[in-house]
Amino acid sequence: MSLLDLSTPRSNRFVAASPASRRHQLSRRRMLGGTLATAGLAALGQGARGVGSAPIGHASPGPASVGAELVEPAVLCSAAGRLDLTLDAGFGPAMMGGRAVTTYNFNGEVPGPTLRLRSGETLGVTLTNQLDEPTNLHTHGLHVSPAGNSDNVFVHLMPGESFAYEYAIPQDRTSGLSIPGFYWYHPHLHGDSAEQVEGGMAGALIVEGELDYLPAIRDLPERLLVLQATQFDNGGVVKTFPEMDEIAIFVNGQPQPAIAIAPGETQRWRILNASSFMFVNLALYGHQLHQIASDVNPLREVWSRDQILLTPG
Ligand SMILES: [Cu+2]
Repeated sequence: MSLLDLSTPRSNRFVAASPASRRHQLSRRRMLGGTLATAGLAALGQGARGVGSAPIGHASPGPASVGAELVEPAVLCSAAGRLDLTLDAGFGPAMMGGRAVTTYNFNGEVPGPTLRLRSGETLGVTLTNQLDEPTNLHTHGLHVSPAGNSDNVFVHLMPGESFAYEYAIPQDRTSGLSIPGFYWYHPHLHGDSAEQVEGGMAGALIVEGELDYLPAIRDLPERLLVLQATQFDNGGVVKTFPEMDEIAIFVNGQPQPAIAIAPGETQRWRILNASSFMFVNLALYGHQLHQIASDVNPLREVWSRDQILLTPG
């Protein structure tokens, strides 16, 4: 098999692999991934399992999980047309790739839970600000109202405050827009969002749609890769944005996780660049990547290429 090469200015690599729990049961073979902030891809495995060797800074969280099997964030699925959850925005102890760190987080996890619903459903998020600074929530790319308690980035939650966001996700046919797709959520408070996002406050948001139900796609093993870039001091405390001097890349909070893929297998990968400054050039040594979506939008045809540039979200 192969390595997924995350070429940043410092050229890091990691190896990826793992089973995922999801609404759909995964059976077959293949792999897909995406770009820009998000990409959907398919990758063809040829066996073997690579091991990453990356110049991850010594100041990153310990390499306890380097090369470990990829673990995906918890998945919260809608039921009866709604998905309701609470997100606690905090700065403090958090689990990141199985290791305790001190950083910005949602519900004590980095990245936050994956939210999974369908067009026409409603997402309700009660955000509580346990930070000592203001924050808020943005659903990146969702075609929803930007006003009131929907995707209103002018809402500012002061420390200790809670706010009930509600996002009515339109049916794609009525809007004419490409609603189903791969989105994400993160704080979007002018002046503070970079630090909070780089510190770990981000999560994936999947709106299922036609593409996901195509026979050639729906049965593929699906993996979610949330790429984040940040830096920790020797005590595992995140460095704030201006102090970072040697960033490390994490996939679902893990440094260089491994993703198993059998010879000839195809998997679908949803890849999110949940960073505000990191450009990632994705490549799988000895393989082409087959891109089927880009920044939410399904492509008209499959783009097969050696590498895919994923720009900061
Ligand atoms: Cu955004």
